[in-house]
Amino acid sequence: MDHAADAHRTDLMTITRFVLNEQSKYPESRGDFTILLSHIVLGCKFVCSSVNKAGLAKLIGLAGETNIQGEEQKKLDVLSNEVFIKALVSSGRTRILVSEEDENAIFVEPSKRGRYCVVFDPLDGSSNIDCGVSIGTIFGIYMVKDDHEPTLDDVLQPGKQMVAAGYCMYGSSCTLVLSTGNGVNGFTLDPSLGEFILTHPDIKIPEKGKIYSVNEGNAKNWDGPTAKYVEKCKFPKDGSSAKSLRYIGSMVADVHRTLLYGGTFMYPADKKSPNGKLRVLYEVFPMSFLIEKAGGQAFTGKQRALDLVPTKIHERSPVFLGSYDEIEEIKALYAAEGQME
Ligand code: AFP
Repeated sequence: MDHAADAHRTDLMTITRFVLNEQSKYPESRGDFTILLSHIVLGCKFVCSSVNKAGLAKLIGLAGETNIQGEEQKKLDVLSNEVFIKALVSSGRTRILVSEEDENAIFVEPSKRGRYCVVFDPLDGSSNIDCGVSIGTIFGIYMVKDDHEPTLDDVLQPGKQMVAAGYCMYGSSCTLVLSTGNGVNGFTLDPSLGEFILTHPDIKIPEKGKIYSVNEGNAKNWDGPTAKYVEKCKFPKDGSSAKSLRYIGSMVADVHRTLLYGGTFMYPADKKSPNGKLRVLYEVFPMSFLIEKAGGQAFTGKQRALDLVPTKIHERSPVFLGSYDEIEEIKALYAAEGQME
């Protein structure tokens, strides 16, 4: 995109206009998705504004503390969760919600029900809040096809059944990355307009990458293929340059960089955590969906990540995602150990 020319653009593609354009390609569409998305966007704007004010407003305090007016303070992740749940329920378009913050799924009351199930992590990377590092919201959307009484099976579906996924990163700018199944597009919040504007159209992840991203503190417990891949990144034997390590510890920020610059992001299994750390429904699936739609791959160490069928809403899985060729290498290392399904 030509950023100099952008400074003078008057024809702005807002996220709502973009989704309405997409919707017009499907004559049978009733506009429900556009309404749902506008409620998610509202949640993102609210959280963005709260994150920006966090230091000033002392929102960072522990949940349960009281502020100067004697009101109970809410931690940012608790506040974000409430905001998203209220926005999603009031959209009238949701049926089941699964949030990282809530042990149980929320079944929306019949009078407010719609056709969509939303799985989300309202504020991922919250251990980074206090030091001002980028954090984000991650979401995935499933559609329920008929009007049956909702059950957990409506959300315990493989990630490839999602109809849309995205994340919003609260960083030096507020960026919302979305795929409705057809490519991946990035929108940046213009604070003066209060609108997300298309700034990263049709994102494609580079086929190869010069960066690997993993918590190397866990290296002593890694399995063979992970250890071999990282060794190769650091000491390549084919004459290529060593890769750079970048790890923020905030999945949204690490995946955003991987999407734009290429490379790999990994949260592998290890001896202490055989299923890794990241949650299937609202971390692994939405990010894998976006990476695949941008031309990359996502793999669990055994299979394509989006083929997993979760059996519990807070299930975890190892994940390797990123540039197509890099993930091919990781798959070959697992295949060589006979670990692929
Ligand atoms: P927090 O929300 O507890 O900060 O966890 C963030 C996260 O789920 C994900 O965003 C990171 O990629 C990952 O954990 C980092 O985990 P490690 O600290 O174990 O590397």
